[in-house]
Amino acid sequence: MPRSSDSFALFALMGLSCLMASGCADSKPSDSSNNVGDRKYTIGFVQTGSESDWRKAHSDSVRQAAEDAGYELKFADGQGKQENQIKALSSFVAQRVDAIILSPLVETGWDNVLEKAAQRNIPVLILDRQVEVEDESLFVTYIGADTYNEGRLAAEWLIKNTDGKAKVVELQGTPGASPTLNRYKGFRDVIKDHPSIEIIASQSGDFRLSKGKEVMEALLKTHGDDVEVVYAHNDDMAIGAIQAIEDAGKKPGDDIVLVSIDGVKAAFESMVEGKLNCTVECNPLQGPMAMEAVAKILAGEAEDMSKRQMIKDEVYDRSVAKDIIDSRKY
Ligand code: GYE
Repeated sequence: MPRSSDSFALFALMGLSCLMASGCADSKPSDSSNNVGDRKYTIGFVQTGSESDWRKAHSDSVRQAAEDAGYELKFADGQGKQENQIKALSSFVAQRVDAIILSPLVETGWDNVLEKAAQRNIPVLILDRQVEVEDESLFVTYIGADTYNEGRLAAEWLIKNTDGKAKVVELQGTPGASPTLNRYKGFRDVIKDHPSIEIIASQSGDFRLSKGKEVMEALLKTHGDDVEVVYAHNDDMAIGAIQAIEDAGKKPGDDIVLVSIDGVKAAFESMVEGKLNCTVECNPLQGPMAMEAVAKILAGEAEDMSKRQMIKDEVYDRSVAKDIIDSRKY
């Protein structure tokens, strides 16, 4: 497997040889606005869709940061389908954009299309969710949250707040997505030493409020009073579950404890109302970091860029929600 530094060196070399060759279409010495003369750099951004509040904040952050950096951003909405994302990526390659940012819906199945980008020497930055590819030199860097750690943090909070004893139903995110796989595993790696924390059911709610509600309704019908805790892979599904719990005549936050991930405004509102017990933050404001990395890549300065750049998360529960809700930016 080629080392990551090889690809950085390759991009740097390409930049250099283009600068030296007169009339090279790709010659772009950077100026303070990150562009060359009156030509703007064009960045293709392939987004997963708009499944959650987190995702909306993420899209806005990328759009704003691209505008601030003076780039032209072409935005492709995958609408929750990998095939749409692959088509969009291929089309950005055909258009010869200067760089591509990909937030991949699922972890696998990217090798071929990333190969196409590499053949045209178009650098790819993976943002938010991870990819699993045979050849890691197919992308320059990954920037996003440590979603495995988020799963661990949710479990640690739960153990502390239930004295290590609870029957849990899990609402998983989109099947095959890296945060789903990581939040599933991180949670289990912590509870495995606590045999009285028992996962009695686990189903996908696709990171969507409506699906979270629907799945929760079914789980309450099957498991009734056995359900003591909901662990939701994102806030939107937890909020859907809260509605289902209320419809079933129970008190969310008291009769059933809910812990979720993201830390969006609506989760803080639910905590202030006492209906959600805890949210583990996952910061969606990734645009500025992404554009900073893109600028370095385009300037041929990415040789020592780390392959994985993880954003740190905090845990918030009902006890602090009121004090900090006004300071939340998303
Ligand atoms: O938690 C969820 C979203 O990929 C980390 O995707 C992200 C997740 C986030 O739709 O709300």
